[in-house]
Parts: sequence; structure tokens; C-alpha cells
Amino acid sequence: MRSKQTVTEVMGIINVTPDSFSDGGQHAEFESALRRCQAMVAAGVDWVDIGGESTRPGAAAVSEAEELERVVPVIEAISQRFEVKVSVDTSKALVMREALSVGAQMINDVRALREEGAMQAAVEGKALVCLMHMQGQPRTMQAAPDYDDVVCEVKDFLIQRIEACVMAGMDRSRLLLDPGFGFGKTVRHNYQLLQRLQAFHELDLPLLVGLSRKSMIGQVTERTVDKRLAGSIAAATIAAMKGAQIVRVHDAAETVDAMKVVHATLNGEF
Ligand code: 9MG
Repeated sequence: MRSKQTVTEVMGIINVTPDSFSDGGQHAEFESALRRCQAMVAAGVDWVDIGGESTRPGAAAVSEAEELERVVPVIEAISQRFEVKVSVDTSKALVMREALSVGAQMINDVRALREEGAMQAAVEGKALVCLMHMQGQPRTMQAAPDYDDVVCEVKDFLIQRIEACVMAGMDRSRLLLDPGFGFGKTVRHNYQLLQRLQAFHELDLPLLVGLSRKSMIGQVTERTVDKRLAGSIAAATIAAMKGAQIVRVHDAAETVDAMKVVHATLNGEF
């Protein structure tokens, strides 16, 4: 449990990926992303995370041109129209640069700046950067996750990536860390990470966590992805009580309420 006064911020997830039920194409995706953003802002989120390429196991790769076309207009419109901080969920250097140029304030990279040119783009971009741990690559990462001690190994990886960023010229104060729930981890690994989340505070950087609707919730509740709200709120609440600074979620209104209860409990403010 943490002792100093803090507030856990809520980051709403907005995936700008083709909707298989819509034949409206790119324009429909743009409009739908803006509608989702409006609802999330009304619910009180602090951030929206805009992504154009799914990182789910088995998801198809998206070209740089396609990803740019999906996310840049959405980030630009959100930055102009809404009072909310914007993060771009990408591993591609050019997408990072273009997103920052139209208003994004954070790079959320599940590959922790290991793709070609990504480190340089992030150093030059001057924005916040979330470094996430992943074992393997999204397409195959769930085949056989393997660790001797998942917490130590994830921590060691994040230490190496922090060092790489600092060596490349980035100010350490721009970094956030994410243990990467569900990215090359079994259910047991995920719950070990959540149980020992405080261990990451030793790195003295803010923590961002994504637990919302993930299979670690589905496997213990035996719920399909559309019925994981209660489990997701429980997981976000646990992470907040253990000091996470940002929770990345699908269910904005419910999580904002849960974080208000955490805040009132920890800080006595209501
Ligand atoms: C893009 N994305 C999907 N899941 C995520 C998670 O858990 N953390 C971060 N930072 N990004 C994620």
C-alpha cells in the first residue's frame, strides 16, 4: 500500500481498427473513434490511448502507411476538440513522430522502443514514453511463456530499457513503466506481477498498467470478454491501491468511479 497522496489517472482505450460490421470504411472509423472519445471525456478520463494496430495474439500486421492513415487524423481531431491528454499506442518511428506533431503527449510502446528508429524518434519527440515489457512478439507470445522469477525478469528488462533511453539522451523523468500484463505471460505470471506490483516502485518511475478485460480476468472469472467488467474493476482497483499512476481501460465511466473510491480511501479526500 502506498503512503503519499496520489491520484490514479484513467486512460481510455480507443482502437482505430476496421469494424467488421461496418462498410463505412476509414470515415466511419474516424467518426466512431471521436464518439468514443467524447463519451470517455464525459466520463472523466484523464487520457485516451489511440492505437491503429492490434497487439492481440494472431492479429494481422498493419503497414506504416495504413497505421498513419488510421491514427493521425483521429489524434489531431481529439487534440483540437477535447480537453484530454492523448497517448499514441505504436511501435513505429514515423507514427510516433507524426502523432506527436499533431498533439499526442505520450508514446505508449508495447515494444519499449526496440523497433528501428523508435528510440531516436522518442528522444527527439520530447513527450512522455511508456516502456512496456513483452516476452516474444504479439503473434506468438502466448505459445510458451517462461520465467524463473517473472517479477525479477520483467524488472531487469525495464532497467535495461531505462538505461538504453538515458544512454540515447532521454531525460529519465519522461519515462513510465508497464509490466505488460498478458504479453508473453501465463495467468500465474500475471497474478504474480499484480500481487508484487509494488516491487516496480523501486525503479522510481510512474507505473501504467493494462488489465482491462484481459484473459487473466476471463480465466479466473470464467467470463467471456464482454462480461469482464466486474473483474476488470477489481483488477484496476488493486493496481491503484498498489500505487499504479495510470490504469488503461475500456470501461471508462465505471473505472473513473472506482478510482474516486480509491482516492477517497487512500487520501481521505471526497
Ligand atoms: C496497447 N496495449 C495493450 N495492452 C496494453 C498494456 O497492458 N499496457 C500498455 N502500455 N499498452 C497496452
